[in-house]
Amino acid sequence: MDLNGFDRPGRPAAGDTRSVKVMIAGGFGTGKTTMVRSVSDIKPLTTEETLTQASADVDHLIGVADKTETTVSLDFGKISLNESLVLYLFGTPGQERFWFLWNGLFKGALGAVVLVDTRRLASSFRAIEEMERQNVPFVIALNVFPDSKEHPVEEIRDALDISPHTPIVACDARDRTSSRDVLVALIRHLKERSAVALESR
Ligand SMILES: Nc1nc2c(ncn2[C@@H]2O[C@H](COP(=O)(O)OP(=O)(O)OP(=O)(O)O)[C@@H](O)[C@H]2O)c(=O)[nH]1
Ligand SMILES: [Mg+2]
Repeated sequence: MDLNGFDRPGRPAAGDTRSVKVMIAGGFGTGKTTMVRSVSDIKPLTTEETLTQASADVDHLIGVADKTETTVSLDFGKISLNESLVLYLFGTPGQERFWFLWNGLFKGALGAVVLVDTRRLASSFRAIEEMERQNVPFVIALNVFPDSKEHPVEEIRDALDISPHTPIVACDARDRTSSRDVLVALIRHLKERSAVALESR
């Protein structure tokens, strides 16, 4: 698959490497840090702190009871999708009390992955709203947990209230190939949007 040239017409010159900033967003405990860790070519930078009993009333652990750490600032990783396309990955914090950081974090982002845990759909509503508000194109990645029920994609689309053009893909955030496939789906989506925008000029 040709992943080059999605943000301008024509192919890049030989040796021309393009760097793209991509956000990994989603609700609390949906697997953002796990995805950045699994897919990054470099040792990722993470800013996790231990969830303590003191924060139990604030950090809603329903459905993620085994969770011991949470991102307080950001996750950072990097992946070369091919010789000419490098993605810089910025994982957002999932908890509302750290969301004041989001504005700055999104600057210059070309697209985003919004991770969704189908057992707790509502936890990702705010992340989707934020993508729409900041006009960042995104794909939805359903991170499948062992006790996740299978739902028809259109049911999920309705429940999340997202456009028919927004891709929804299933993944296992712990698996590098699966996480990479999500990023490929995002790049493909960005290319399609850019082709449509060029046609309508
Ligand atoms: N079974 C299963 N567990 C997962 C998967 N992805 C993440 N986990 C586990 O789910 C928990 C939450 O993952 P994190 O990657 O910390 O989630 P996060 O979205 O970064 O969380 P915050 O930064 O606190 O919002 C961890 O204990 C992971 O090991 C998955 O695909 N399957
Ligand atoms: Mg995290």
